[in-house]
Amino acid sequence: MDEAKEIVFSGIQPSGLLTIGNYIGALKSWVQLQEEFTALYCVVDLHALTVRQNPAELRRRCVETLALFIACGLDPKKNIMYCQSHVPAHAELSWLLNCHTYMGELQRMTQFKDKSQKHEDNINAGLFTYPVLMAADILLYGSHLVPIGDDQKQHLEICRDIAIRFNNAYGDTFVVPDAYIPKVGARVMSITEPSAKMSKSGEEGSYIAILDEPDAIARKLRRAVTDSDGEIRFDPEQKPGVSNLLTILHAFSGESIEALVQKLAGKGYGELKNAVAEACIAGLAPVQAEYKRILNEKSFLEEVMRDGAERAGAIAHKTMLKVRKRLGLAPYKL
Ligand code: ATP
Ligand code: LTN
Repeated sequence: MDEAKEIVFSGIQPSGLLTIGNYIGALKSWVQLQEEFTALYCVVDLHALTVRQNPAELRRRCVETLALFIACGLDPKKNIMYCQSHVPAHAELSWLLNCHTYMGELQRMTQFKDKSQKHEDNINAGLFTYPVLMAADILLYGSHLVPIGDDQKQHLEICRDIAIRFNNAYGDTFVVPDAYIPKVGARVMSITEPSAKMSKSGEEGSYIAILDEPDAIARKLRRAVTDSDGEIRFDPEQKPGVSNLLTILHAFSGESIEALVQKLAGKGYGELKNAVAEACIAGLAPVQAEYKRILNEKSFLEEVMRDGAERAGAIAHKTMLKVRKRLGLAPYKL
């Protein structure tokens, strides 16, 4: 690890097919940041367990998610990429931080409220302490910067609060991290319900998966919910559907929103949807091709995962020694 560089950490749950929301809101930043920082990118399978998963599917998705990271442009020579459950220190630190987190803080988390509503039959303790495990992920590595979408802002705030509280109680131990949130695209909305966030565990048709076939992308976008005034204008409050389409078009074409609005002035929503579909299909094609190639390289993927866990584990181990000492846990050797 290059000691001079600051550390970036982020994670994505293997809870379904990654969407263009994950891509625009998170993965694109990850790719940019790998150039300047020492980055750790994690498939957070322990987080995914807060919702009931099919074991065989979860196992498969962990490897597929890692393959998709690489296909999106993450370079295993530049980053540490691994699976969260392969480094037990995440769960261990999570317990220690649980003992420094208040019920009241966790009760305020909007994701907990949303997910409790969605999974009324399974409001488990893990769902409640989800942000503490996320704090452990980040703090284990002395991370300075955490690239995330807008929905994770609140979780980063609580991570900072926990770090500051711990440092004040036991002396400087953790780096207090900052969020890195993209200016445009931090909250890609659902195609069918533009007032809600696009999510990989949403209904089929509400999201575009990074690996969707061109036909499926065009079909989903044709059905995108817009509004009835017929004007192409960027106004997320009044026109969430149209503004969301413009955001997606911007992310895949690289053209500014203003330029796009000018270019599309006077045109119908049908044309806007076609333009978005075209840009999306073209932007995802190289990622999809690379994914298909890499997925066949099983031993390469296994090696990336193993090597990533080993390197991450070594850093985590050092942090754990420090934390255990600070807390007064008995050392192995007296
Ligand atoms: P789930 O539906 O299982 O809760 P998700 O699709 O919301 O999952 P996560 O794995 O929780 O995705 O998120 C991974 C990263 O992608 C996070 O940084 C998150 O902020 C970002 N992200 C997720 N959805 C969007 C979105 N619609 N727009 C922008 N960023 C997003
Ligand atoms: N909770 C995040 C995923 C996540 C994460 C992290 C992101 C778990 N651990 C650490 C950044 C840093 C989500 O997107 N739902």
